Amino acid sequence: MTTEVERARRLVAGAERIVVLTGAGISAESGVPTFRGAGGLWKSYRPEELATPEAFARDPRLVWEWYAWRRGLVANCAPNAGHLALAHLAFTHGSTTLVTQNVDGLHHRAAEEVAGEEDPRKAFPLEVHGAIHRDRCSRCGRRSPGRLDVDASTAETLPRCVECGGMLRPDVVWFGESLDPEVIGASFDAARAADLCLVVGTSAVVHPAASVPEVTLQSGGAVIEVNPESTPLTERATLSLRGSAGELLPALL
Ligand code: BJW
Ligand code: ZN
Repeated sequence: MTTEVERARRLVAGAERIVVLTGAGISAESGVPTFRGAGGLWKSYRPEELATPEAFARDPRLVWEWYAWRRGLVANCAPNAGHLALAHLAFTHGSTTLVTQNVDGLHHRAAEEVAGEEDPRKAFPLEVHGAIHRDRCSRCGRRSPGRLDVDASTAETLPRCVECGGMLRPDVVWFGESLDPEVIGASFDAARAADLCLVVGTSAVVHPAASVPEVTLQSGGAVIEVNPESTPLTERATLSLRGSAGELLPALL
């Protein structure tokens, strides 16, 4: 075991309150593509083309085609050792808050897998960018479970709200849209109270989520980053561990 991992283990063991911020990288080893970098989801599309309300208004069929593909992909993926290690941490460490930018639901599935006799909700994350397996009506806001068999072949076959007939959309947060104030507020509260923030698999460029570790630092807490690449957070982190979440998190936790 490297010295850096040993130092990180000591920080985790000594922490009273832990907040964990995860990003797409934690699901990479489950087979879910990341957004940025080699093989990222944005490779053939710019984010503004697909993950904005303007893109949806312009071409809902294209946006739905992308989300239907991703919904099917995620449904066939399973939580990996990184998700399981974090769920285990949430059950065993007195005060741990998981915050995820991911919409893939894999932290929930890890919590259900690890829970045993415990209430799985103890290890459910705050999902600051929503959930891909849920729909929301773009007219009345009604939420409903998303279907796996969305027919995005034509604009006419796209899913509609059973209440008002409005166009359904994935219940996720696009660029330029506000995050749920309760969810992001609870995330910042946890970051402020934490003496340790563990940041896993995020490029740390999308705000306001990227500010979560900054809040812990400003409150005098420590930050451990787990990522095979350096990010804008690396220089400010107390410790930065280079490697994959699936390998490092079980060793760390
Ligand atoms: C591994 C690994 C392995 C690989 N193990 N690691 C302040 C400053 C500048 C701009 C702004 C600001 N505040 C707000 C903004 C605007 C904007 C923003 O942040 N823009 C920046 C990009 C410049 N933010 C917003 O618009 C947000 N809304 C908002 O602020 O509302 C108020 C407002 C309204 C109007 C105007 C202004 C303000 C909303 C952001 C919504 C983001 N939505 C998305 C899509 C969600 C739905 C979907 O999934 O389709 O969320 S974009 C996408 O990026 C997704 C992700 O959650 C998010 C973050 O990406 P993440 O998770 O970091 O993934 P990657 O791919 O970037 O990185 C993966 C990492 O993993 C890499 O580092 C790898 O090295 C690593 N890795 N394998 C561990 N095995
Ligand atoms: Zn509706």
